Amino acid sequence: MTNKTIKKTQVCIIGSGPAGLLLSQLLHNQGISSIIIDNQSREHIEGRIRAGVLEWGSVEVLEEAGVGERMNREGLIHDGFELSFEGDRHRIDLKALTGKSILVYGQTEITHDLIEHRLDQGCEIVFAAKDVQPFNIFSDQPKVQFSKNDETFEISCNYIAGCDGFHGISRKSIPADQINNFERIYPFGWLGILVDKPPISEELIYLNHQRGFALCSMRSHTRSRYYLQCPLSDSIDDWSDQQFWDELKMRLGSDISKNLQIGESIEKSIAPLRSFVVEPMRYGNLFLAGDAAHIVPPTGAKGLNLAVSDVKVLANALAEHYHKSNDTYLERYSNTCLKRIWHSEHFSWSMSIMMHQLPDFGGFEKRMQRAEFDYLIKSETASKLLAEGYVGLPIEI
Ligand code: FAS
Ligand code: PHB
Repeated sequence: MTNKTIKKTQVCIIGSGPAGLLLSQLLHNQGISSIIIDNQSREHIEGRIRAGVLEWGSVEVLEEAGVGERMNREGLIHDGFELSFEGDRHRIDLKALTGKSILVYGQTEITHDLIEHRLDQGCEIVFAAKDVQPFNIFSDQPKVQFSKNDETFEISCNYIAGCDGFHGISRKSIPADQINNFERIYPFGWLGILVDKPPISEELIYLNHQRGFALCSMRSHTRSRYYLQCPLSDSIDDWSDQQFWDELKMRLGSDISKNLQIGESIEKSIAPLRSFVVEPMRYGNLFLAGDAAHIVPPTGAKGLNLAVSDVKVLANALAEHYHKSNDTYLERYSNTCLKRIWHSEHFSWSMSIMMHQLPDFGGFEKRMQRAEFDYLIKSETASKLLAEGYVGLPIEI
């Protein structure tokens, strides 16, 4: 019988990504204890390049959590972004259409700020844990077991928060007959490159070209992020930096690409595109949040923002439980989040369909894409609808 070290906490959080870390911070601010377990090292977690756009609602939650100082100092406020369709350009004036802006600040930086803040406040984050396994999720004393340095640990808690992403153990621990999956896999991926060169434009540019989608984004005034739609069968070995820049220039056209500054990539990766939602998001005393419960194609810049809104709702519900013995918010957690999630799924799906080259699209479908784009130019109402989707709905708790 191997020795087991028992630990106790109120909420055991599986996953030290933005969802898990922010949940732990919001709970801490409410005097609720948590332990975070991740199966990757701190370096690996802080080295991942993912999202870059924050809805203003997410900015406010991060400020409220007490991790907004560097974000507000280094983040870039954008009042709009551009759509380009076969060379025709149209700016979506977010500020004028919705009164709201977005903030460009890398997920990598948010994760770094949150880990630093959590550790400074004495939170226990177990990195590089092995064989993480939740169990007894339907009992009032769920547990999470894991091993580290050949020692076995068991965390006993009141609730487990599954914030371990799409490939995590939490959702997999739920009996298949109690799960409803909704999924759409897109027949292409995004090849992303990060380069220490000034961005091509002040604001983001989303572009549909007959050779495929492209996105011009940034992390700062000196670091840029570019994406190209690519076949799912591609690997990054198929793409030298030079091939990437040549293809990007072709899709951008001479008018936009004249400002392009190229250089050696500091990161290059391919991400598959998927829409995915699991219902419900609660099983006994296991609550799923973030990518563990839903995935959106990145075209709508919603992934990280949905993770933030989920944990905002969950932290509030747990505080109502612990401070007022009021479980109505915990009972409503799944439905409250799913309303917002399905709106973001629809927005991300429609942006993806309008702005990508879909292999099974014939002449009629391509005319539909064009008509949707032309209507955006003609109709302020249509632009307002897209702008509202992009800045995000208010977070209902
Ligand atoms: P995360 O995946 O960020 O974190 C989950 C954590 O759980 C990880 O640290 C992982 O190591 C840990 N974990 C996994 N399995 C575990 C286990 N068995 N035991 C313990 N820990 C475990 N969104 C955009 O808006 N724009 C983008 O450009 C963009 N690019 C993306 C690129 C990629 C490759 C991916 C995967 C996502 C991208 N997203 C993007 C979406 C992204 O931002 C996610 O929505 C966001 O990371 C979700 O945060 P979390 O739910 O915390 O999940
Ligand atoms: C990014 O900067 O990584 C980014 C921005 C907007 C998106 C997707 C990714 O829609």
